[in-house]
Amino acid sequence: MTKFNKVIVRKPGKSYVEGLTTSNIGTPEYELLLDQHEDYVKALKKTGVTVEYLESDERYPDSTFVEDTAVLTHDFAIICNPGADTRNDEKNLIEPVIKKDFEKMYYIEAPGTVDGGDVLQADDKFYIGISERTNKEGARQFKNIVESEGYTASIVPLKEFFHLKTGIAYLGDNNMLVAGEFIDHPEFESYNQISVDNDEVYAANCIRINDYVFVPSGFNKVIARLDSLGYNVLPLQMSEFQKQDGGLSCLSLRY
Ligand code: CIR
Repeated sequence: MTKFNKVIVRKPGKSYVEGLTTSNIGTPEYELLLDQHEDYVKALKKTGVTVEYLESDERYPDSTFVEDTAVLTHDFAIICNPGADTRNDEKNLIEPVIKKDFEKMYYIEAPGTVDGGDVLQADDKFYIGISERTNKEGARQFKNIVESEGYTASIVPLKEFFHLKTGIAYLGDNNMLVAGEFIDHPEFESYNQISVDNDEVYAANCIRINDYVFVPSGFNKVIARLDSLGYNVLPLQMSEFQKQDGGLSCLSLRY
């Protein structure tokens, strides 16, 4: 499993409540949102990474979901071309931040679109979801880039999930947490699949960072399962992010 040294996050702005969402579980409460974001940053620090904390930008309500703007490895960065109009310029906000740390930069170009939430890395393999945000051309460009860097890549058209990583997480050691349409999906059959029940589907978006696995709190079956597999589980309150369709992976760029 990749060792992460650094993580980029962005503080949510007050305009967060005006961001995109398909959920109808209420309007986010800003103070609680900030508390949850702070706890997330504290948890990151516990894993031993250095956190680059970016200030909020009120022009972009969804910009706390930095994951969608780029995909980073230790050797190169890919600046995405986010598929939602209101979010597309977020790539220009993040680009100079990333450029400081990377010599080798790649860019997804229009008409290709890719949201980082549609990209899953499992060791030397990348999976790229085709979704409402990531189109075939974007996925093709992404695949070519990572293959030129010695990785393999598969394109996975989504049926129901919002982003690829809404329903799947790689935990290292060949263990793949899978929900919904990804359970018994042929693309993931070579992994040890840990299935998530439909009533806990939100918890399929976990992240492994070094010795810890972050899991949204309250999803007790997933928490107990990961615990029994020997993972160091770190539950985090995510209610205010869930209201805007965001999960644990969306809140950071890890490398
Ligand atoms: C959006 O619709 O773009 C945001 N409200 C949520 C983005 C979540 N990002 C992710 O799953 N990687």
